[in-house]
Amino acid sequence: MENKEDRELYFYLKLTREFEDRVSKLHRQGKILGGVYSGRGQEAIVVGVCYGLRREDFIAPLHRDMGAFLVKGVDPNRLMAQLFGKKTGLSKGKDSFLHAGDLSRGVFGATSMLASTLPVAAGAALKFRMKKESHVAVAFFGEGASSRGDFHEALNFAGIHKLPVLFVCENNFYAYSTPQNMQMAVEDVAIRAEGYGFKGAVCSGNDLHAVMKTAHAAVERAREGEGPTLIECKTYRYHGHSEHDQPFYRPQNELIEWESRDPIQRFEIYLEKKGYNVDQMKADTEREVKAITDEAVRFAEESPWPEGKEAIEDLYANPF
Ligand SMILES: Cc1ncc(C[n+]2csc(CCOP(=O)(O)OP(=O)(O)O)c2C)c(N)n1
Repeated sequence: MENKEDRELYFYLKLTREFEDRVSKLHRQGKILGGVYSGRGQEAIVVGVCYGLRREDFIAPLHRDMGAFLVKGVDPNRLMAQLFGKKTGLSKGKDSFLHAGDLSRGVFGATSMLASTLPVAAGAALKFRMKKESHVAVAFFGEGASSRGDFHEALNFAGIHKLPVLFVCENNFYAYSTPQNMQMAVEDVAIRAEGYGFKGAVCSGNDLHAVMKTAHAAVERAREGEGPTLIECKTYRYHGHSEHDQPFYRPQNELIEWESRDPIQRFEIYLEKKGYNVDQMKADTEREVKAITDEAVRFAEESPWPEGKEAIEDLYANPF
């Protein structure tokens, strides 16, 4: 009999990949509003960090973190409708995936400005501290975003006040076409934490258990009042920066090497070693995640477009 956690983790890894792959296909069919930033290859990070978080814990996902929404319990139908720009989407048809959040599930929207959500996450952590709530805030970002001022300001503030916040860097070595060594003179983003008075940790972002171990220890420390952690997960995106980007700037061999360390296949090896019937598990899970994704696409396709006047709804706390 499979243990519940193993089954759920596998389900979320597979759901994230199925959902994102479908979105990439729908993008090619011209059905998705705006850009699509696939996180294919990076699934273990969002699943590993978000699995086990409470509903009240806040997360600020990155533009390629659809899986974070799904693990945090956001309705896949509303998420897909968001990508279609439909009225039933999270922002009621005002935008695509970027800038969408779901506060009822503790999900801040991403923004187009890289690293701008890090001070916001630190702010949420400050609120938790002031209200004596034992929740944590998590901000995801790329190594490219760590070269921006917002990153440093957020870490500095969080370090001074020992805030319950996790800064999770998904280091996929390229910020669009810029390789890491062209934008920073250090190998590990994680060492930057030391300058702000707290710990950094590096782990393999393709190893779900390594991510979980590192993230869960940091969450525990944050809940105990021991302050922030900067976690760097080394990984690789299989697709270009976005679906309209052909990544000619990176060596083909590099991609092949990373694909051979695929996070889902790696987890399947773990399941096999535990003695599960992986073929059966794979078939059942694939059927399940396909059904959820099919239903989300049907819901999005059949949902209405917003009316023009709805564009200014929910924009102001006190509508004029
Ligand atoms: C402040 C800012 N500068 C530039 C951009 C344009 N831009 C969008 S994504 C991106 C690359 C981001 O790289 P990284 O932070 O490493 O995340 P990744 O996309 O690799 O996951 C750039 C340069 C932006 N959105 N915001």
